[in-house]
Amino acid sequence: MSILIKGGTILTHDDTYRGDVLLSDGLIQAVGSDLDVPANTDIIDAGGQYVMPGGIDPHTHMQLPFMGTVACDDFFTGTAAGLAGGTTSIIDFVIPQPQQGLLDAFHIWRGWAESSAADYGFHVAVTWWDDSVYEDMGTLVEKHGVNSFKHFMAYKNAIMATDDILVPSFSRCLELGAIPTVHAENGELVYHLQRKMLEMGLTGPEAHPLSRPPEVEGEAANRAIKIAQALNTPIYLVHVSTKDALDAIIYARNQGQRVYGECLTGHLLLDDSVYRDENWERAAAHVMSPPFRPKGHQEALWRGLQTGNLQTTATDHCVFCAEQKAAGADDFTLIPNGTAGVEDRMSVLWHEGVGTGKLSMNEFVAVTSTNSAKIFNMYPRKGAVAAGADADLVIWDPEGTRTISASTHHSNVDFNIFEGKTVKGIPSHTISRGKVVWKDGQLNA
Ligand code: URQ
Ligand code: ZN
Ligand code: ZN
Repeated sequence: MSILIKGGTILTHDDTYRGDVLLSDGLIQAVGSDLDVPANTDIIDAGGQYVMPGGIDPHTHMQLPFMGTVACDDFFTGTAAGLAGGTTSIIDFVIPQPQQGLLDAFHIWRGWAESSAADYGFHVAVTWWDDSVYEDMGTLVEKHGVNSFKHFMAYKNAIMATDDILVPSFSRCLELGAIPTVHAENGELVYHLQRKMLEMGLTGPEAHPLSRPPEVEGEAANRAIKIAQALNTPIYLVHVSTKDALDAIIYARNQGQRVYGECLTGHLLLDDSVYRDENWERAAAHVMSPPFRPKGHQEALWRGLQTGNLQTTATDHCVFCAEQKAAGADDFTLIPNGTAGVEDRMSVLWHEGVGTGKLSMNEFVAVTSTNSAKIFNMYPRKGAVAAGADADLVIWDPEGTRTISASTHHSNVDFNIFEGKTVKGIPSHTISRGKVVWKDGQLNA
């Protein structure tokens, strides 16, 4: 069965033009005008709307076992929520426990992802090091299509990668042609400052940002960038949240170093006042790392996107319901870290970015889809509106509006950091591998 998307304006990372798109067999067959359309082709009228590559969220954690619990969106509910918001691919994370074989962990996560409603890839975390890790990284790249390896510089006594792991792992990435990525917070500083807060009797969520001030990210970002420079590897920094880290990225890029940065929709809009909410549950619901930052950092991140010093947007969708967050009722360090966003990212970014003139429509496509596809080696199969690409598309209604709420979102989580926000610019249709999975508010994942 074929589909013709007719009368729309095709919007890619570098072009905007009127055209039709013919889909069949899960692929884009043709793009242009006066296409040769087979009989029995379904027609979707895209008049007045944009036809864009499906969104790619390069940073999610569906059903992540973390801090003594498991994130409450599994691979089906999390990817279905993404489809409702125009995101047709995610890159999630395999996170082996220290001493757990990377391949063993990979197969466990692959099993969980069988229920996924959309396409997915994996970054694989390197949380320990010995010769078997070296070997497994090779097998994962050569046999399983893994293109990137993650390093958490935070989370001491859990999954923290110290320099004696970063150095051999980055080197191995270079040998394999894979890109190393980092969660850049100095885990020793976090651990020390968390203890200091608790000793001062600060046990509530308001202590969370105080235990991870901007310099904690700035130091780790700079250290990771310098290690990459010394080893001549590219590097990708996930969830860049501060001017401190962005300045390190800008300096390195200006020296010609291959450094890439990602920012989260939440960090672009929210600040650390959310942690001083007198309602404990609401404050705790915002606990994620790195934390939402003091006013001023948000503007720096927008500039980062506008100048091309940050290349991608993501959500770090890692959701825990109120009773899970309550584990930290007496000790903020025990609040499971993570917030939602996979369904809201594209509309919030269109509303706040394109709607305000901060981003052009083409830049919007670049930072929500195409740049991730390029950096993580999926382009032009993903992130493109071109014959031969996967038929992952969003038909975007720039006049449509939606009010974001936990009462109506498709995630299992009972909180939404954008609660009550009305956004203009929403997907009327989401098409995943040639199947209409979202149409006028109805999810058919
Ligand atoms: O650090 C991460 O990216 C994972 C563990 C999700 N949690 C979070 O707070 N970002
Ligand atoms: Zn992280
Ligand atoms: Zn994450």
